[in-house]
Amino acid sequence: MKRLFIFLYIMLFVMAGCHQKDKKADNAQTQEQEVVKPAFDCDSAFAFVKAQTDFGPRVLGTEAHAQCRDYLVRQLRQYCDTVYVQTFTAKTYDGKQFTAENIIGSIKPTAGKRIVLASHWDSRPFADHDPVPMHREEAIDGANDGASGVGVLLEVARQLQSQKPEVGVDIIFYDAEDYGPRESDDAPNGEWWGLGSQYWAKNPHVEGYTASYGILLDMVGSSNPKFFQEQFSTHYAPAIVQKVWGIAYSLGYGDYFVNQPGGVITDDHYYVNKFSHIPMIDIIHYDRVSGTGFDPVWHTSQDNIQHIDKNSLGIVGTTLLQVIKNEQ
Ligand code: AHN
Ligand code: ZN
Repeated sequence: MKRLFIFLYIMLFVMAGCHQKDKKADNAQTQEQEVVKPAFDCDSAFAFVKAQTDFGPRVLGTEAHAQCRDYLVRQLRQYCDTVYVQTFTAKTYDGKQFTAENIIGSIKPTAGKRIVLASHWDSRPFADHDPVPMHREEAIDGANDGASGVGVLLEVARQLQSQKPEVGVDIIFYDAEDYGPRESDDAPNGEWWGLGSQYWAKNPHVEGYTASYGILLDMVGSSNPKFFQEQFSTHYAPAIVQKVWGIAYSLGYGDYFVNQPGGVITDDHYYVNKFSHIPMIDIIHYDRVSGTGFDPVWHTSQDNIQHIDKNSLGIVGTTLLQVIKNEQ
């Protein structure tokens, strides 16, 4: 009996942690009991985000970047069957060259049917949208822009050890996504964003690799997120958008996965769709009033761990686990 109380107390604590900002938690409780959600620990996901930002900005060519790469490889080795590190040269718009690494963790590597889950792990070398001019040359923590998606995917990988998928799952952390030119830069013509996804789409980690579809996460850690349906996603992979938004709705996340078109965003999924022909969607917070289309802290020095809401990580991670569970 005493044990039962301790268990209930712990459960209450865990649930309070994950739903602290869920306005509907009280009146939706009876409804929620009918929907059995897959286990996703948003405190663990948050810790994975913080571990990345604790290294400092993961900018190409820096020590923090190298340390974070080793950390991500270590984590994936714990949770996945096979880990690949794909090294390439990133040629940036400013004429520089960096060694960059895509990091790939495969679960059930021999399964025929496969799903890709992806995010970028590098962070932007400058806070060019910072309201304070002094900060604009500083590199960003990229807690939301980069680390949030990686944190969710590490927790998904950790959970899949006990929630064994029927299908193969490949978790990909793309490097060199966010070294695109500033508006003030006079950049030569070219595709300067998503250098890691461009490389991977043209040079998959396994020869002849393909997957049924992919899901990219980018900026999934804002409070009260709004995941509108990004328009390259609906163009290239309409059925996947319908599937994922439908599952999110059935889990009670309809307020966050909004059934309306969002922006047109040149993110990693664009290059995967274009160069690999694997249909990939982007789950990305879209802000209709911020002016940039993104979170107000986007590409500013304020994109730090203090602006990460673990409840949002939970919404996205729980949805992904349910998407995987539904696949045969
Ligand atoms: C722009 O549309 C400029 N960037 C989208 C890709 C991106 C940058 N995602 C995160 N940072
Ligand atoms: Zn960015």
